[in-house]
Amino acid sequence: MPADNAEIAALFDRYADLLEIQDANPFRVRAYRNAARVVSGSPRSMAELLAEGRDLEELPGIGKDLAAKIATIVRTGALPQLEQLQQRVPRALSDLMGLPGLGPKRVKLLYRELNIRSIEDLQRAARSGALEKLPGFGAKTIARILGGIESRGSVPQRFKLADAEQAAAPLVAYLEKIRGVKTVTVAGSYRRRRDTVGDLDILVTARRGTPVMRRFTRYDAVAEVLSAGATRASVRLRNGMQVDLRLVPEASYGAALYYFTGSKAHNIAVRKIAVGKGLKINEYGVYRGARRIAGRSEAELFAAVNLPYVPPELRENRGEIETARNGKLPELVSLADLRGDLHAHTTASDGHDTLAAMAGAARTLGYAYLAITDHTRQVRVAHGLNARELRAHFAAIDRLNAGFRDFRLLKSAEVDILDDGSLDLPAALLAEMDVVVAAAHYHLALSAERQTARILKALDNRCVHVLAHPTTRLINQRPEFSADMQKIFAAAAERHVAMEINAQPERLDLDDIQARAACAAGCKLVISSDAHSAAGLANLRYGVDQARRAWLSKEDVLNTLPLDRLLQTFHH
Ligand code: DGT
Ligand code: CA
Ligand code: CA
Repeated sequence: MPADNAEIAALFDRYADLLEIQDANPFRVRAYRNAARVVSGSPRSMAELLAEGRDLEELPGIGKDLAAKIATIVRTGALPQLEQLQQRVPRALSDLMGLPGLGPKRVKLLYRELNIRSIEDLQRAARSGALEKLPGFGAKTIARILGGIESRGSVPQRFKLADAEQAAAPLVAYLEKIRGVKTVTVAGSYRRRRDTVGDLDILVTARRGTPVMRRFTRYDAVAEVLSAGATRASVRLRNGMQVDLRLVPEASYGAALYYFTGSKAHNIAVRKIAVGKGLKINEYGVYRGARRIAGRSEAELFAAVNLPYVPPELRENRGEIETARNGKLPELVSLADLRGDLHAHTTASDGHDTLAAMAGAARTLGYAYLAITDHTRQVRVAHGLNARELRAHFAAIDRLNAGFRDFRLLKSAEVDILDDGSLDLPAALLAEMDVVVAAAHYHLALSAERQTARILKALDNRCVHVLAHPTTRLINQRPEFSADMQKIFAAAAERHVAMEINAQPERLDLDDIQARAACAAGCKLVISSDAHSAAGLANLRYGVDQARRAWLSKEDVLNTLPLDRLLQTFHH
C-alpha cells in the first residue's frame, strides 16, 4: 500500500523541522517545506503519478533529489535520511515541536540555552521563571505553550476531508477487489462531507463466507488492529486514521447506511419521530413490533417514517427534519451547476501554471469563465503584482481572450486588504477589472473590534465584488480570525459584496455554518477553487460540498450564472 500525499508531506515537514533545529542551510529547509506543501496540495496522489510513469520533477520546486525521495517514500513508507537525522536529534525535541507556539527556532533555543529536552524540562523551566528570560518568550507565549501541554491528547485529531479521501479511495478499491464483496461504502462524517473527519466508517456487503475481516486487517497501510470480530473490525492506518468496518446483511444495508451516516444528533431526532409512530429504528431496519418493515435501502427507510429523502450533507439536526416534513428542503447546488471559477493564480504570482495553461484547463472543464486573481504587491511572499505588472497581465489576458469563443478569462486580482482596510491597488485600476476579489492575508491577530472595522472598511470600497476566504482560517493550523462575522455579512449584503467559499482543502472558508449564516443575512456566495495550478481547479468540488452543507441552492451562488448575467450583477 503506497504512502499517500499527507504521509509524504508529514515526513518532509518533519525533516525540515529537524534540519532547522540543526541549523541547516535555510534554503534546504525551505526546499523541504515547499515540497511538503506541493505534495499535500496536489490533487493527484504521488503514487498515481508514479504509477502512470509521470516525472515528478514536473512539480514546482521538485528537483531530481526530492523526486527520488518522494518515490522512496511512496515505495517504502519511510525516508531513510529522516531516520538518520532523527538519531542525531533528541527524540523529545520533536514532541516539543508539536506544541502550539513552539516551532523549530524556539525549540532550538530552549535546547541550546536551557538544555530543555523534554516536556517535563519545559514545565520546570516555566515554573522556575527561567523561560521568561529567553528572548521571544513573553508571558503570552509561555501561557500558550503551557496551555498546549495541558490540552495534549484531549483534543482528538481530525483529518481534512481531502486527506481522508486520499486514505479512503485506495482502501475502498482494495476492498472492492476482494472476490465475493458486493458493495463498499464510506458512511459517517465522510459521507456527510464534513470539512474534517474523525475516522472512517466503512460498510461492506458480501457473499457469505467472504474473508472480508481478514483481508481488511491485513491491508498494507494498517499500522495496528484495534479490534476484529466476525462482522466488525477497527484498525489504525499508518497515517494515524482509524477505520471502522462493518459487514452488513443486504436486507439491512439501507438501515446500516442511514445509521452510520449519522450524524448522531440527526439519528436521535429521527428515531424520536419513529417512536411517535409506534416504530423502532436501528442499524438493522425499521420495525413495527417484531416485524421489519424497511431496511434494504435508505429510500425505503425514509418512506417508512414518512419523510422525504434528506441528503447526507444536511443530516446534522440543524432543522432539516422539520423542513423536510414541510416539504421545504432546498434543491442543493451541485458541481454541474457551476459555470466558472472566480479565483485562480498563475505563474505571474504564486501559481505554477501559465495563463494559457489555466485557460486551457478551465475550457477543458467546460467553464464559461475563469477569473485570474493573482496576488497584489503587498503579498510579497507570493510575488504580488504592482499596478504596472497587472496592466501587462491584463493585456496578455486580452490577447488570449481574442482567440476564445464561449469562454473568457476575467481580469481580476486577489487584492490584499491592508492593515487599515484600504486596498493594495489604486481605485482606477480596480475599476478596469471584470471582478475584484479582496482578501486579508496579514494582520490576522487584531482585536475583534479592529478586525471587524478593517474588513467593513474594505467592503465600503465600491469596487469590491467578492470577499475571499473571509475568516482566514486554515484547518488544523490557524483558527478563524476574531471578527464580528454577523456584522460583516450584514454589511456585505447591503453593499452587494459576495462571500467566497474557498474550496482549497485546507481552507474551506467560509465553512458550512458561516456560509449558511451569510446566506441568511442576505449575502450571495461564490464557490471558488483558489487554484494555484491547472490541476488545482478540480478542488472546486470541496467547496460545493460545504455549500450543500450550508443549504445553498443554485440561486444563492453567483458563479452558477452565465457570463453576461454574472457581469451585470457585478457592474449594475
Ligand atoms: P467523526 O468520525 O467524528 O468525523 O463523525 P461521525 O459522524 O462519522 O461519527 P462516528 O464515526 O463516531 O460514528 C459514525 C456514525 O454512527 C454517526 O455519525 C452516527 C452513528 N452513531 C455513532 N454512535 C451513535 C449513537 O450512540 N447513537 C446513534 N443514534 N448513532 C450513533
Ligand atoms: Ca466517522
Ligand atoms: Ca467511527
